[in-house]
Amino acid sequence: MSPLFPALAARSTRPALQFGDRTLSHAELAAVAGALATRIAGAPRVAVWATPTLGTAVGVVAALLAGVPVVPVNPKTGERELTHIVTDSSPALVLAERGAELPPVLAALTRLDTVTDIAPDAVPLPAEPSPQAPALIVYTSGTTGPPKGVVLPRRAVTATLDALADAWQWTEADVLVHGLPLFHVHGLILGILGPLRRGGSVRHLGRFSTDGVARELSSGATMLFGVPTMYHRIAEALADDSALAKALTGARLLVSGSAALPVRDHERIAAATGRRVIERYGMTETLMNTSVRADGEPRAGTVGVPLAGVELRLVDETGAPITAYDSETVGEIQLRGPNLFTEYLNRPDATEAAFDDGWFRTGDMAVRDPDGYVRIVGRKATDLIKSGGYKIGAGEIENVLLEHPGVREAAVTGEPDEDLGERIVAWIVPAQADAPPSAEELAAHVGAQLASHKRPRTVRYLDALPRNDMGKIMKRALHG
Ligand code: MCA
Ligand code: AMP
Repeated sequence: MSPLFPALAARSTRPALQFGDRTLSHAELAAVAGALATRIAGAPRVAVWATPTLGTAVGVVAALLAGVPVVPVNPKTGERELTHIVTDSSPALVLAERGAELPPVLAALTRLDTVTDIAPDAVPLPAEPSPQAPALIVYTSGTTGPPKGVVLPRRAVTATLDALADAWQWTEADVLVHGLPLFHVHGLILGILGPLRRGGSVRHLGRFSTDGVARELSSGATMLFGVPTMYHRIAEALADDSALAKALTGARLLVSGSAALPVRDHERIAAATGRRVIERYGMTETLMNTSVRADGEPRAGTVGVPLAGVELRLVDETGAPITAYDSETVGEIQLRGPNLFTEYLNRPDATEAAFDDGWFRTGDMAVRDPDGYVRIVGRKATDLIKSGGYKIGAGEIENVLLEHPGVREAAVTGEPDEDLGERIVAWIVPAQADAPPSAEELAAHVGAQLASHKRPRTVRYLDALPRNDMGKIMKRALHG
């Protein structure tokens, strides 16, 4: 079986990971992660406390080497969501950086520190597990209910990373820079495992900043990955930052994904740098599906063409495939391919409902240009919000808001936001009209239970929510 990380197996001395002033070559990573892998081998699953640190990358690689499925955990997740994730995925161990303080639900598990000092005696790496074996379980929000664990097999990871290498001419010579979180597909699988699989390297910023991007791209980094909010902040900064403009001009590839990059930001970046950002389209359940190719025509407002091995179809509301490539006929994107997940953990009902005759229903609505470029035009579910590139289910936030004693009724919507794409808005009918809970209090209440990015940014107070004759809340009637 060919290894997931050939450069680790070959003990390449080229740089692999850089977080601040801490770096590891592929050979050093093989030594530290290999040593940790022997300690976790045989565990059914491990949780990784996914701070944006070198230890997180080492922990995830160790688990993958050991063939133990990894559950990356957002360190800013509130109590209820964390309890759900831990109960649902029942990890045997938790890996965390030395000194990191864990909340009680994780502190109750056996803990191993993700030591990053190089082991004196490099151990042989374990045998490569089967391509069908689960590699990661990544939690993702639905419209209602708690997040579902998406089980991603090793073959999905290799298929997606190799298809991206083909589309982007991504090689061991590339040095990636990004500041994405390490508990989602974008930052972890593409942004850390991608460079490791290629035998190249990644420099992680710890936290995204335009200064960090400029610094790394002007000192050897070749590629940038980011969500549209990051490119928006770059577009805003470019007007007064000639060093940033120069750094971007010198990059080999600027890639945006996780949500749509507005054409205006595309154009502002192109005008200031002469470079075109390319977009790729992915989903936790499917990893990457389409991309503008490095050797293709960059076209703002499109997510490019299907990646190698990915079958993509559009279906109309009757479920019939659309054959038109006319930039007009809208259908739901459905997918097949080796990049897909195997199941939602412990949710056979949800897994079954997600497929239509073997095709995965994405819920994303799109048209196709005559030459096959895909344009995403919307989403089927109004109760899914994309804010800062995070997918957020309205129902989960509503349930938490309704538990606040000062709230009688609650509805959550996404409103357009220049920076975040969409911003979470809570519509509240207070229990006592003369003493409504403050916006700060409600945001803190949500943040204590759910991930911090699920906090409402705006709260609007109403006397009653608009409802139809059946009593269902009419969210479309809610706008600011
Ligand atoms: C946020 N803050 C708040 C509130 N909301 N404070 C009070 N009330 C609120 N309602 C806080 C934040 O927690 C943060 O605090 C501070 O305000 C602002 O921090 P900033 O750095 O500006 O961050 P942000 O505005 O919260 O976030 C922007 C971001 C972030 C950095 C772009 O959204 C981000 O990292 N997005 C990446 C998402 C991602 O990786 N998605 C991939 C999944 P503090 O400093 O204390 O935190 S999608 C995927 O994987 C698929 C497969 C795909 O296609 O890629
Ligand atoms: P998640 O479930 O968090 O992995 O988010 C997946 C969703 O993000 C997709 O179903 C799309 O709605 C959206 N998405 C990802 N990449 C893009 C993109 N380049 N353009 C528009 N939407 C995107």
